[in-house]
Amino acid sequence: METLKELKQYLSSPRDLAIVVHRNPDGDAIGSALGLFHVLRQMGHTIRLLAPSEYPPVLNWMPGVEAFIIYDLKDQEAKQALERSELVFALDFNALDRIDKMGEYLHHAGKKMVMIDHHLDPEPFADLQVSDPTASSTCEVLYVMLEQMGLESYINREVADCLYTGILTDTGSFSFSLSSRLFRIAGELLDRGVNNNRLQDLLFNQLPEKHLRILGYCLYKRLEVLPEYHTAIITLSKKDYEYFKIQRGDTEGIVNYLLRIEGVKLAAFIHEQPTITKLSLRSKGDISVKEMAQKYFKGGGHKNAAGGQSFIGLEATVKKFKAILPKYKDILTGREVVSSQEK
Ligand SMILES: [Mn+2]
Repeated sequence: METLKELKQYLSSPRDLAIVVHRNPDGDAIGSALGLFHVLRQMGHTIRLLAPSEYPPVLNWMPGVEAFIIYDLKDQEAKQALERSELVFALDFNALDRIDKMGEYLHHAGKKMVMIDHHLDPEPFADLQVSDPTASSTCEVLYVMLEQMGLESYINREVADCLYTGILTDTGSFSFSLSSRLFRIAGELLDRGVNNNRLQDLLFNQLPEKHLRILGYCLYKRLEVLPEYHTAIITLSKKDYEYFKIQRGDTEGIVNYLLRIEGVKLAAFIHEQPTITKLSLRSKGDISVKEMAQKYFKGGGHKNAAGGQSFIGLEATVKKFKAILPKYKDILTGREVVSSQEK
């Protein structure tokens, strides 16, 4: 199966299908998976939804989300679900290692696979690869794919809610990765019944009080601005984690506040876990935090949003981060970068 036409032909009789999303699935992964799920279900297929790890509770309202089998919680059930499926849709990831053990299984099982994704440099693991790195989200890619297959009549209000969710979360509520095509699609989703205010409220105005208190503490007590490098840093220690009883997700998004400071182009949120120290990096414009994360902190990501880690403790990690800044001084201060002699 190499074309959408062949996929459409294949889907013209009832099939046993699986949809798999990446570890720590976000609104785009869950939204695109559920959007596709509701389309395929209307067509009469049997579909199993799988994720390596749990989805965030803020997505609990999404129609059908309770059907997800979480590999971390029910590995046997997940394996059986994959075994029973004739074809597997891989949504919102570009490499099999993003789905851990399920990736190993699929690699060896030789199942038919269809990738629907928007990440750069997709690995060729799927029989049919529907990948568009210029798209804002997998939900956008899926919408275009459904149109191309002539399946847009299945995009009811439920499907539209799911796709709009992925677009909202992957564009920061229409702040970045925008295009006229995306606005056209968003408009059509509104025409199919999406209530923008309702979804924005469900997704972004449901924070636990604790999140805002931690954010307040970070901004008031833990923020350091380095004006000469246009850089801002927030650090959190193991003690802070204990004091606030911080759990995964509680500090999500804090790093983004740093880029709202006048003049700041590089942001680092550096936090100490029991065994490792993690860095979340964000940047504006041409400053590549992906490169920084890869080169110095065993990490990776995107040009303007990346993550890394170190095993030398919080203080030493902060020191190391600050020591790297002079290497980026030209680009951080906006002076033209003169190509260096040493290579
Ligand atoms: Mn995505």
